[in-house]
Amino acid sequence: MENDFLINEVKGVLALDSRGNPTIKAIVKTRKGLGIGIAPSGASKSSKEAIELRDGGSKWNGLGVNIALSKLNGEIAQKLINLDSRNQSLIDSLLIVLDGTKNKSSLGGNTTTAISVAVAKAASSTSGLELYEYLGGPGSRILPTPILNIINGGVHAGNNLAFQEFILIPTGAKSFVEAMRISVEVYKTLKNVISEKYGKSATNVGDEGGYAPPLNESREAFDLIETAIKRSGYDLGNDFHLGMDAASSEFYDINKKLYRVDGKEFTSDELLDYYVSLVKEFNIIYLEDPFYEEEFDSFHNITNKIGNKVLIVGDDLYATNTKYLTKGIEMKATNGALVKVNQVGTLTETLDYVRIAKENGIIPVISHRSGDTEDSFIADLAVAIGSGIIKTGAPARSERLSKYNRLIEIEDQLGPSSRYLGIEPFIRS
Ligand code: 2PG
Ligand code: MG
Repeated sequence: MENDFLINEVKGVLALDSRGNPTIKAIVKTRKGLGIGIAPSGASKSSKEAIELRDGGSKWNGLGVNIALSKLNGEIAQKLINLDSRNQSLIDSLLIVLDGTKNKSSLGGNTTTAISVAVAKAASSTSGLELYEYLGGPGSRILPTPILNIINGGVHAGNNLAFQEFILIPTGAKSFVEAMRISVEVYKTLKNVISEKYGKSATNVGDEGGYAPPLNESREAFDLIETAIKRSGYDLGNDFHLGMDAASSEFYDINKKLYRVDGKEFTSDELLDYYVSLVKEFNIIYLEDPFYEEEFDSFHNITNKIGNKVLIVGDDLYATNTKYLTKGIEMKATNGALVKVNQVGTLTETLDYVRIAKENGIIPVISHRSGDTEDSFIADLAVAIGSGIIKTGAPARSERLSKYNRLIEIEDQLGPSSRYLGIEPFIRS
């Protein structure tokens, strides 16, 4: 009997991400199925991430992907034809071997990410199962709590905010769709609040769809969000909590060993105290990358101090790599770990990372990239691993909404069996 899951076509095509930069779309076909994976791309990247293969030169400002596409359409396609698309770990191992480097720099992490995701989708489509069911099994019914970056700073915006993301968390909602409704209400009100205070031109948005007003201090950003929550008729600390991604490697002065934030210079200890005061003042329950990506000790100190109340999440610290996560576990550095498939470059390595995190009581948080696309893969991935939290930007721009819209659809499919955990994933016992 013919095996419907055998891969019979692999093709790479150019696509553009939400910043207009070239990226890779991988198309994988079986006899009865089709999978398309598009690689996203970060701006505040960790030095530990898989390397994107780019052409250099002047076309596309050096960011072309012709070399990557020719590898995908050549050696990768040849290797994958006639393999069973369900054999994700074998296929991902073949990619790793074919690449032969430690950081995917030969094939490119952009190439391997697109193909790895496309293979999973092709197998799922052949099976007739929904992607989250195919990846996570029939018990996959937890809708993640969205954490929405509604004020953008850092390298994602043209303002002076050092911290990258000011995050709204609809902890009090009863369902995913309700979480989106109340978040959108606050997001819309926030536009008015900003406009009244800073004028209409301050309501333009940054890379992740959050507003990017000309602020200089973090407190101003949190104040604006708090005002918007109240004015929308909601209660901070009950309906909503707040969070932030400091992305602090971007404002760390490695020579001086100081962080430049909000017009001052901070040592690690001083910055820790600053975080603690912000956490208290603004009901913050999520804090990502508070310190430079090599400062495991400082991560440990803050987790030790406020980890019972706040999810301390490693992003650039771990780069979705089990090697760094294992170090973090040994050092008790964090209680949360960001998950971005393209940081490591294959789905299998990502799932290993998630498993190790979970086994050690670390909450995996599924995340988009600041340069993203219409590919909604991470929505299904979040439900499949029951991660409980997804970070995928403001409720604006279709590269963000493709994920939210897919989650609304999944909740609808699951009907009464779906579960929305709200604040639960953030609470430490
Ligand atoms: C982050 C991400 C996504 P980037 O730091 O968490 O929000 O940003 O994709 O630019 O690395
Ligand atoms: Mg981050």
